[in-house]
Amino acid sequence: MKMIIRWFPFGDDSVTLSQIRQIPGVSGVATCLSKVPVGAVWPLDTLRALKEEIASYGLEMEVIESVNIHEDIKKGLPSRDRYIDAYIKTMENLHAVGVKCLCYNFMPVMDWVRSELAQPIADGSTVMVYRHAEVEKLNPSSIMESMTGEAGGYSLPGWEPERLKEMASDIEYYRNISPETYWANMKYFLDAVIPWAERYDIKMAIHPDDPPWALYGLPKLITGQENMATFVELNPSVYNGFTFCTGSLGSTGANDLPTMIRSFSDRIHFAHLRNVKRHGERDFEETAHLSAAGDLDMYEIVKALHETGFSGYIRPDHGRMIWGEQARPGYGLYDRAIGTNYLLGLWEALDKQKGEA
Ligand code: DNO
Repeated sequence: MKMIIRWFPFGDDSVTLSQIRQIPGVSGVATCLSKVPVGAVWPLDTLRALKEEIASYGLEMEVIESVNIHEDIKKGLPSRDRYIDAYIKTMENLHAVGVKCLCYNFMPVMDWVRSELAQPIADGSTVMVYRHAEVEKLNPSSIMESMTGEAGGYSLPGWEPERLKEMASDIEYYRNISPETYWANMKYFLDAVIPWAERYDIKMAIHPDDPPWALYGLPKLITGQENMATFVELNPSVYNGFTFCTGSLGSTGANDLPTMIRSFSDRIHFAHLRNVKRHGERDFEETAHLSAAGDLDMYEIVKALHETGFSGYIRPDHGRMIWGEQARPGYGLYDRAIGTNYLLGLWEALDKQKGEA
């Protein structure tokens, strides 16, 4: 298992590599070229320079989060082949700089959604909150304005401006796509890229839909045990795997996360570990990582990964904004650093119980 932290390059992050290297037990970063438009090939020279910069701080760049998928691929348009070719070319370039795991999502139009990015809680910190009725009440373009407007000048990952331009018409398009067609479009993509993932030894790790239920009538695919089993069957290669995000999958009490980890263990390549507190069926807030802070039993989650011999990457996820930090929503330094060492502590205890350390 390798513990990593998400980091945005080229001055687009308040957190620095020199800070990250001081967090005990962190071996690298999950990063991305967020300025490259979706659908374009990621340039090799930029990737090389980025890898060198990261390495100069003693850190590894083995995980990319994310190479976003062009909407034409998700829609299944004839132009998808061109974008799939570009995706494969990007994978070739990632392989050339030693990338081993690629996190991506297949969510239509928008990535993760929250109704508030900085809600104050009792301890004086702020957290991200999702209230379903509020989000459904806003039309998609006002959710876009509120998500990006509250982001403190940062472009949110998954909410890139070029993706947002077409949002309204895209939403209309997807409303008329059947789930069967959407699954077929995903399979088409997987069947094209997975042989290259095998060749380049890059584990593909799809991120679940966040939140894990339908919103604005858009199709949702990766939300729980059953559809994850369908996904696994789409392409039998172990390179066709998951980013197991406990916050996304754990936003609904319907998912038994340790059981899911055990059933998909050979396909989990990357784990995003965070806690959530659920308020009713469709509302939740993000919390500190500790089990006692939310509804997820982080010990049981880490234990399931440990027992199944997990050898991929773990990163702490979101967490609170604490100690007055001003950072990208969900990606402050302090609470993630605390989360990292809590998770590493659980891992060390499990190692020792097993007589491995
Ligand atoms: C949210 C993240 C997601 C994730 C993408 C992967 O904080 O976990 O934005 O990176 O869905 O493509």
